[in-house]
Amino acid sequence: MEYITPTQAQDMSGLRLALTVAVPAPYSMSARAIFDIKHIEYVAVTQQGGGQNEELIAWTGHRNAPIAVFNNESPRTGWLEILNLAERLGSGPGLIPTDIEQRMQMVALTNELIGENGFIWQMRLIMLGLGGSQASAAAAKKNPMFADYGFSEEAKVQALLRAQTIMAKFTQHVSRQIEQHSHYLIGDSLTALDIYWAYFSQLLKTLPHEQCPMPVSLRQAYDASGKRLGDCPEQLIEQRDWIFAHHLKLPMDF
Ligand SMILES: N[C@@H](CCC(=O)N[C@@H](CS)C(=O)NCC(=O)O)C(=O)O
Repeated sequence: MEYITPTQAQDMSGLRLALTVAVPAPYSMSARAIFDIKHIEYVAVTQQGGGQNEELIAWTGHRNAPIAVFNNESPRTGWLEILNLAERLGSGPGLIPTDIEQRMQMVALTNELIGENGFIWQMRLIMLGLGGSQASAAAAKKNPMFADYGFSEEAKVQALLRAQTIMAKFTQHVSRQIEQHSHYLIGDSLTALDIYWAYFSQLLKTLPHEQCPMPVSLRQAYDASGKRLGDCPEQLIEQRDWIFAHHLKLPMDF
């Protein structure tokens, strides 16, 4: 994957997508997959995970990833606004259901999984705190993620409970889909939720190195935070494996 700097991207037109480099970051990977599936061309722009990203802030007003900037429109950072942009610019089957009940279900479930304060935000707090309080305090001096995502020792404790509550609900939902003989998380065709879950599920169970190479330290952090949650229900992993096999590209490149 080729990247340009934010400063290079700033004066270009078309779609520019700021992505976390050098790791299979689920927010970035899933945003990319959505644009790819919708046949939309974009230029990848560097975001350094845990970095200050001054150039990116100067251009977009945001430090983290993903950020989608289309022509001279405002930068989009939330998963739903990025998804809506892809639906607007792209072609092929929609990734947001047309049926209103299914659409409401998809948006609500995705928000619980990856929206602000959702499952992944809680897992991230757990991950940031894996080294213990002294290590977190030292890391927070250098890594802006601790402040940006609201890390504290107390938040870390709350995070486990919140993550478990959301996971229990999500597991219930997946079991219902299986009872209805669907491989998909909503109805019986691919939606953005399947794509998000495929990438974000790595926080519960990483894909093998051949399918998704990643720095050893990241794999250990994913595995360790997943273990805090307890045993991962097998059906969640079978579902994501099926989505990768039928709709997404492996091995991941980034
Ligand atoms: N703005 C996104 C969330 C983006 C997000 O959480 N990005 C994280 C993914 S771990 C990130 O960029 N982390 C690296 C960093 O903060 O430097 C949304 O609301 O959907």
